[in-house]
Amino acid sequence: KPFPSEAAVVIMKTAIVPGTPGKGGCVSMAKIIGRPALPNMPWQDKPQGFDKPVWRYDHNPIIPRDLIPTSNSIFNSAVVPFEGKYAGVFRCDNRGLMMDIFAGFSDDGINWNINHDPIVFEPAPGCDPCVTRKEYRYDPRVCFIEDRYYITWCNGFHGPTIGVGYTYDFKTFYQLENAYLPYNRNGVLFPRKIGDNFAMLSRPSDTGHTPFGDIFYSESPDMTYWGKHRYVFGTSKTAGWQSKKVGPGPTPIETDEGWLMIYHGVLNSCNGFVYRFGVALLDIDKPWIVKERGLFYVFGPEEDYELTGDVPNVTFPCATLTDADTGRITIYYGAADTVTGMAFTTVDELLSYMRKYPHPVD
Ligand code: BMA
Repeated sequence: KPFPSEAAVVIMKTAIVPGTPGKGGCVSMAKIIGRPALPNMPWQDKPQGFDKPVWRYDHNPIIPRDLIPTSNSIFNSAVVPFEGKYAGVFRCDNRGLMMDIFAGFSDDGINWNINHDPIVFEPAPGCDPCVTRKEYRYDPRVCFIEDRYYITWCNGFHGPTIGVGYTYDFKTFYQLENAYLPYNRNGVLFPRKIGDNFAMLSRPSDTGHTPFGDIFYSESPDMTYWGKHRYVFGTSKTAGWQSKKVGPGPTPIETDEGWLMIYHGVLNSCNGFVYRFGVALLDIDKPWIVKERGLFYVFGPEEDYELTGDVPNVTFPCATLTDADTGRITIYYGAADTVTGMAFTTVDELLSYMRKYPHPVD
């Protein structure tokens, strides 16, 4: 009989699942809420003996810099499940280094067809046509709320601010008012209303390559007027990787323990900024309250395509796919401002690593 037997393999796999010891000493998994099971999403198991909480797809990068004829680089992009397959909004900087966002489609979440022309927005019903005035657009996020896919991005409007639009089909796109006055660079919606309002995390900034950055929370009754601004958390005094600025990454993941938030953190090294990412857990009803935060990053530039490119040493997450049944999370991230990579983790991997190496919360 071959060894290990199938039964033994199952037992070994079960035994190495990390997690919080629950009642009776068994492993309990925080449950993903509000997102469907996605058993066929891109996934690879953690390599044997690998001791970090997030591991790379072994055929990274999944999107090369020149996937479309005019592109210099394709990175910091967002994907969602769509009609049994996948759709996304991609940041493609063209060979003039003009930053814009493009729709793309995939059967498997790995091989992508990206439109060769950027998204054209129509003003949303009731919106003045001036909302669609275009300077530049970058770092999109996509978030399904209620009946449509909302898109937020860094939008040039006499300085960077947060553009907001939506689509039902990734063919026709509608643009709403900018969420804020300049300057702001990362707008990340929550996937459902908090109380009666839409909610967004953002990172206010300045005109340049912002030497600061904290994470704030805002609410809106109608996706037009944003207020009730709250401070979530700022840079770390102790952990260098998140000491220069911090900003929201993908759409927060609702779990039965709180909003699992993947965020980017920046070190100002003597050789420039280094972008890594880590995790925090926010209160479900008052997401500006930080319940827990990680001291260590969970992922950072290590491979050649992350260390070398148009901007070296950048890993910048903008989206996740999740499988609620297994707790699996597939992360899409921009690498070195040049290409797009995919990485894998689970809710339990992230929570247990954060709890093993906790950062103090106020
Ligand atoms: C930030 C944004 C990101 C970029 C990062 C590193 O300020 O512009 O789009 O990935 O810098 O260059």
